[in-house]
Order: sequence, then structure tokens, then C-alpha cells
Amino acid sequence: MPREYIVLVAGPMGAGKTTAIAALSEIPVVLTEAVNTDQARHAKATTTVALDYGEISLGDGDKVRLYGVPGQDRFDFMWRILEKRSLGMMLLIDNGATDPLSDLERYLHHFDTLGARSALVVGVTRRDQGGTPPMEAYHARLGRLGRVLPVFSVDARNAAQVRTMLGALIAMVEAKAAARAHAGAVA
Ligand SMILES: Nc1nc2c(ncn2[C@@H]2O[C@H](COP(=O)(O)OP(=O)(O)O)[C@@H](O)[C@H]2O)c(=O)[nH]1
Ligand SMILES: [Mg+2]
Repeated sequence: MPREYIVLVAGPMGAGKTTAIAALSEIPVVLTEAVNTDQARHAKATTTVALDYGEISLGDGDKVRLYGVPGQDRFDFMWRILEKRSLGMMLLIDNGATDPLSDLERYLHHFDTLGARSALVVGVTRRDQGGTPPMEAYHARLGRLGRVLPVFSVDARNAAQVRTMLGALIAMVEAKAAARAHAGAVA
């Protein structure tokens, strides 16, 4: 039977959420950009205020529904609704931000409830614009937090790179489902 995955794309403003969804999607992405009233935090003319939506088929009729969730805390309620339905999350972190490691920690904390049930991969973007902090710093921070997560260096504009990351996420989703089925079988 064809399966359907709901995948959230989260991360701070400017991390590449909309770009990644557009790079992956087979349908024209439903964009909900609006004038950015928070120029102090990020010098972007527009920003996502509701959600971005895209779709990608995986073969065998399986389909992924991609939702870009807003980066600003004031849209918290929407994150809560969507995370209940999602199987996995791609968390994008802008390597060029002031403190990307704190961003990583903050977003992981924010999506704590997603943890056990759902799969999560981290994508570090904008590494073409500067290599600091290095990838090891992300691994070190995750280690300190006791989290075992794959971390990818990705350019959100590069469809092949984003697809590779999505593939890893789907594999994690399936591994978790198999582990749950096994736990159910032995219980
Ligand atoms: N150079 C570079 N630009 C990127 C990368 N990822 C995203 N961008 C650009 O960053 C800008 C903001 O991306 P956007 O998708 O709007 O971020 P969002 O706020 O998370 O939805 C866009 O102009 C993207 O083309 C990257 O890895 N490298
Ligand atoms: Mg966006």
C-alpha cells in the first residue's frame, strides 16, 4: 500500500526552508511569504508567516508532504498542530548566523515532544559562505545534549543534496517503525 509521510522543515529565518522545499517539490510550492517586519533579526524582504507546502513522490506511489514551519516563536501554535501529524523533521541551521550552535540547541529543545516517536535530521546550510563553525562543532554540541542525529552539510538550493538528506530521514522513519513493530510483537 502506498505510504504517505509528513515531513516538517524547520529552522530559523533565512536557514533555507522555503528554498529546500522548492528544490524538492514536484508541484508548484504553495508559498506564504509576507513582508518581513522583523528586519532587526534578519535582513530579508519577505519571510514565511504561515507555511510553505510541497510534495515529492518516492516511487511505488509513496509520497512525502513537506511543510515549512515558520521560524518565529510567535507562530508557536502552528508548530504544535503540525508536529502531532509529522513523522519526521529536517531541521535547517544557518551556519552564517550569529550563534548557529545555540540555534540548534534551541530548536531541538522546542521540538522535544517530537523526539522519540519521530525521526530528525539536521542540515547545516550556507557553509559555502564560510566554514565556521565547523561540522565537528555541531556533533560536539549534539553529543553534549545526548542526541544521536545525522548532520548534513547542505546547500538548500541544491536539489540533490536536499534529496539525500530527505532519503536519510525516510530511512530513519522506517527504522523506527520497524523497531516499534518489533517491540509490539515481543510485548
Ligand atoms: N549561499 C547560500 N544561500 C542559501 C543557502 N541556503 C539557502 N540560501 C539562500 O538563503 C535565502 C533565504 O532562504 P529561504 O529559503 O527564504 O529561508 P527560510 O526563511 O528558512 O525560508 C535564499 O535567498 C536562499 O537562496 C546555502 O546553503 N547557501
Ligand atoms: Mg521561508
